[in-house]
Amino acid sequence: MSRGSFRLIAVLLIFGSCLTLLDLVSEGTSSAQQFRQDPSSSSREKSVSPYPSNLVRQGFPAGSYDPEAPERSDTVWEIEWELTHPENRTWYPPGSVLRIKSARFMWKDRNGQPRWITVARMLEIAEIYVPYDNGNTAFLDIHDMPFNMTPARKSFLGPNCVAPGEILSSSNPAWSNIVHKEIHDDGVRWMSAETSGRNEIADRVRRGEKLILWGTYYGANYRYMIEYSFTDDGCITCRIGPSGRNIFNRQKDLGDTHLHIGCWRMEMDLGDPIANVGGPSENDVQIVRRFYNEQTERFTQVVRPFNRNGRGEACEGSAKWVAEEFTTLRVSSKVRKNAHGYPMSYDILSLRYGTLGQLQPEGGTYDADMDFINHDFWVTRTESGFTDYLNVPRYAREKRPLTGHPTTIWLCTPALHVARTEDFDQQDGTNSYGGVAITTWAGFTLKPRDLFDGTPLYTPSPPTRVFRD
Ligand SMILES: [Cu+2]
Repeated sequence: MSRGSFRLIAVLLIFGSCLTLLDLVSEGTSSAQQFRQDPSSSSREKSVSPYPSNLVRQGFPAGSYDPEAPERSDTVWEIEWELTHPENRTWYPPGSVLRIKSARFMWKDRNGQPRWITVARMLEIAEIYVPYDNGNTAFLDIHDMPFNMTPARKSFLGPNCVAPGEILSSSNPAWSNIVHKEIHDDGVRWMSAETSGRNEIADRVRRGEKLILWGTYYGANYRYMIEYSFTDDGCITCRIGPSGRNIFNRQKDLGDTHLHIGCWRMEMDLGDPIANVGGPSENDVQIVRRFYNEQTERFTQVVRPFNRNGRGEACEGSAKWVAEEFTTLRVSSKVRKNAHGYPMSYDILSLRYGTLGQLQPEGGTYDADMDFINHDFWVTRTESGFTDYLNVPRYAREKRPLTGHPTTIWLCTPALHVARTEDFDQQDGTNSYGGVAITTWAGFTLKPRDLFDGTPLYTPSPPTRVFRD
């Protein structure tokens, strides 16, 4: 955000209220606020979007994927995406962002039979909070801004890798040409650590692959890449990537140091969409901690109901990420198990450089309860209207038990940006409009646990190979 864009927004806000009323009268469309308060979330059957679905289906390996027979692939992702504003044209806040409306994954069980799981019913970048160290500048770049997703461009696509990239069209014209789809190699997925009978290294490797859906959120002087990646082994990684021009020229007192905090909202499902078993009301939400047990003098990992009450139930509330404890949130199906009797689960893993805890109200945060951002994880029941990340402490206030209810998980992922010469112009090294800030990424991964019956995408070595140490 820049001062100039503030004026622009003020004008848009005044204009916007008139135009939106006209819109409503002439077209009878629902407002962005109504749209957002009626999340895709509340029922699996009912689609609230006035537009048909926007599906991307991709099997792996991508090179041999046959769209006519997706279940012949080793694994498949079926993703439905949407924008949070029906027109992607906001005249007043909140901004319109790219989110995942549902993410379904297919894998093969140990008998080679396809199994399906709806991993999440909703994954959304719910807020991008940007506080500056000067103590008076802070922006809620989604809640407070009428920003939109910018047009996609072919020149923004990465190289044709395991499959060519493309720009997605939508049955809703306002959502066409916004989302980039890329399919890329994802490095070595596994290396088999094999040695022959003559002690020769005989490793095999499988290269990983991933599907990426991404678009760009306008942020005045900044741009935010919003990126959702789906890997061939069932992981989802959600990231924001801020880039663009710093709002301030380089400051000697470091008051221009700031955070770009991605604040995410997600609704896990874990149901079987084919057999209709399990689902959002049939999961446990747990917190996983690793610590040194002084009594046994050993490390222990404990898995407990999230914010549990006296009756041992998981409840609404918050948790901090503790570096030494490798804090992880886990969502486990109460009813779906793999072949070995383990509950099918997904772990929520932060990819972080640091954690927050001492942010003070400033500028655009008004009188917010700063716990919203100073606590890393929040869990609430899924409720219509619970959409503003800023208000999550209020949503969680009653600490209601979660058992038997669909839940929403809230998680913040901060990136710290300390201005450096690389952000500025070549001449005097301080002019922000003479340079650009290189992209910094911040996000988290959803990782399967006990979903597969064994190592995904791996066939054991032929019996002639002898394993030697
Ligand atoms: Cu920055």
